[in-house]
Amino acid sequence: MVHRTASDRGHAGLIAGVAIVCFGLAGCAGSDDITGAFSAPPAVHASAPGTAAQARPQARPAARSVATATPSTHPDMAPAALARDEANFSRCIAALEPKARAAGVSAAGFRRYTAGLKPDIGIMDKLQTQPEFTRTAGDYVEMLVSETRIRKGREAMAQNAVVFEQVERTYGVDRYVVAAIWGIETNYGSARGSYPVIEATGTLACVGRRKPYFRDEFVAALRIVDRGDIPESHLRGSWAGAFGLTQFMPTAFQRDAVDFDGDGHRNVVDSVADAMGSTANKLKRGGWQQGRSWGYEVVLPRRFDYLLADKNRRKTMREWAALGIHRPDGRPMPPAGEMAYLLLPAGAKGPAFLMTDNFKAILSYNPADAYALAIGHLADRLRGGGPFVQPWPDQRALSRNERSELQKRLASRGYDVGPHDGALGAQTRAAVRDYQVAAGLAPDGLASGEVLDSLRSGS
Ligand SMILES: [Ca+2]
Repeated sequence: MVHRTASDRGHAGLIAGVAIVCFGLAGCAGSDDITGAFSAPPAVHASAPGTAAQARPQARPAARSVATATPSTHPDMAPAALARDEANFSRCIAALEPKARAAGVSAAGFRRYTAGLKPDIGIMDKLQTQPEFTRTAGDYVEMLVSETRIRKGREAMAQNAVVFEQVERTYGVDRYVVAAIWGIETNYGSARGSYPVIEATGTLACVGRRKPYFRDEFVAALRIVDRGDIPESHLRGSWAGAFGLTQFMPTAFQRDAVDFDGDGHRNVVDSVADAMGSTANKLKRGGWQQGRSWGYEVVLPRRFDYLLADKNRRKTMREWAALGIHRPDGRPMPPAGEMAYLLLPAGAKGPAFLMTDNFKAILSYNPADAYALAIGHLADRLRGGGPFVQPWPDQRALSRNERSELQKRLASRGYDVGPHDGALGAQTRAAVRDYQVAAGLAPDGLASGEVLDSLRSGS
């Protein structure tokens, strides 16, 4: 989903022990569940067939994953509230005409695309049940960056070599990263979702707990078809409205989509050129700097201060090298003056990475560390690079109940973790670090099974 800025789309990835919830197809979106190492927007958990969506239970359960579901308790999701919204649907849609007209939708277009529009109440089941899917960062990255996806990606890039060459030259964005987003979001176009976007966003704009958010998406979707960018019958996607080869949300499409093949239409559904150009444009606007990597796998020295693994503690590559950090296999360190922060997606026992500002550009596409790491790694693999040198540790991801238990146990020992909601935000991470220091564990801030076991065994 090219979409979302940190506040719109909702994708989520996760870091060991944090749930991944998907908004559109692949990426997966942030949500109250995410929180681990990234900040994610309050999201709609979408489920649709797709790649990153494979992370979801409805798609393909994978080993060592845990899926449970927590019903929403939002008052707008109560049966009586849903029935009231459904009964009021036509009036609600009609009341959006001034907003749509102000956004540039023609009067004739509004009538044409809303005539007879009915809500797809089945979508409320998706919205009602927040799938909680926990997966470690390592499992998530390994699942998304499969040999099959690497092979298919190389084929897709070869078939569209001219497009990728032109997109890279025009936007200055690494073609392999653009291709990786295509691969992760929709498996190179083969898994895009089949919900009619106008119907889906119209439903969500008038029924349930995300109405304000989806009013803008619905209006943006109407503009797409009214302007003739994409035929209405082709505008299909996830139940939450993300569509096209790289899963744009309608508002993100309005901001970032481009007509790269020059036929007068911004068709990110049917045109590989438009989709790749639009995705590169989104990354460029997210701050992508030409000629630089998203980040580097690095090896930490035996004795290391894990408190430095903090995205707010950026240092130059020269400073990191002075701390004993090096790249595996004797590869040269990146330019000495480049700034980066240290990310340990699976904690102190897992692989380490130095992330550049380009990693933040990928995060602008979808604010989830594991998602962005999968994109960066797939890009490197498509380019011919090898797998990560350091193995992912054999960890288990904590369930929501276990995360909540961990918070309660920390709180009972006097640590300030904020609400015991099972969502692992910065406050909980800081508390975990403090506890790890006190307990003699590596202070990586990861809410792992090891930390929970330590809390349980202690008194
Ligand atoms: Ca076009």
